[in-house]
Amino acid sequence: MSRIVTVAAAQLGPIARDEPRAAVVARMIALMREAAERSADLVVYPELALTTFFPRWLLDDAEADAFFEAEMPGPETRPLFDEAAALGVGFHLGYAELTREEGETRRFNTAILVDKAGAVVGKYRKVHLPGHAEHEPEREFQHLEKRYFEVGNLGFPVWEALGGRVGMLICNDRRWPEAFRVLGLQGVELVLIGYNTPTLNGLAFEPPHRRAFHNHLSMQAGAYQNGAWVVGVAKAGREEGVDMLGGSAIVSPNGEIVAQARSVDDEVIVAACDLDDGAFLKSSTFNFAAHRRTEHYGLIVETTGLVLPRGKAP
Ligand code: CDT
Repeated sequence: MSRIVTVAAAQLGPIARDEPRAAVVARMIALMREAAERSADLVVYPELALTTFFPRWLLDDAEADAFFEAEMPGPETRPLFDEAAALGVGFHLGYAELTREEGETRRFNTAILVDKAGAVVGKYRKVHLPGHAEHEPEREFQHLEKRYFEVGNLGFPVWEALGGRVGMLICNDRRWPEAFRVLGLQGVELVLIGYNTPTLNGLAFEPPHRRAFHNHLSMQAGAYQNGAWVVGVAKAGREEGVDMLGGSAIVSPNGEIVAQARSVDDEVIVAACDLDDGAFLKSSTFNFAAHRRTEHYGLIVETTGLVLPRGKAP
């Protein structure tokens, strides 16, 4: 038995600060058409795909809000939905979400999953927001995600979609094994991840090859330890003077990269992902019911003194 979902990772090259949404959407549609020609069922775009990575600047409220979407789809993103429905492909889109909840204006770093009919079937809001909230002049460039976004409030859901179980993480989430594991505990088969990762640290020197290694290491480990396909999609290249990591990759449930972008520009990579490929790992090495020893984990953190179990006084 095989359950093949053909997945396209649609890496985006740099997006200029003043590049209009319509121009970016046109680039994305070109990638979607190429993906459809290559038989893709699903096209995965990066984190904050519609604009430049604006958290690199300290902005006033109006400047920052110009990078947010108050509607999804809105007038500028509607063509993406229409094209997907016409081509019969699903897609995953990362964007800055401006919304009203409980009488408050809220801002999240969000990703949605859209089915082949153009309907939104899932929404995830980024939990692990990296960087800082205040301007830090010692940095070469800012990373103000903690200023512009709230921590996501939707948990780590998994959706029945495209014939399988699909979850989403956003960029920095991929570095946290517990984020992957919460999806794994729900039997996830396909994890979609967009990222914007500067090639340099901005605060302290880290060799670019190590940054690239950690990107793949996180996604390959997350795939293997949960027996799931992982699709990681970059915003790549020199964007407003800051080099962004490429390396978009499709990773099998065995942790092996089966397709990888070669450029740091707009590029489509495709892989036929058999969702059953993770079944053996899920029933053997990572059979959680049989082998996970949660009853010991509290003891380990208590005896190391790293973190006390919830509710215990120091
Ligand atoms: N967008 C995002 O989450 N980027 C981070 C870089 C953080 S550097 C302060 C990442 O984990 O790739």
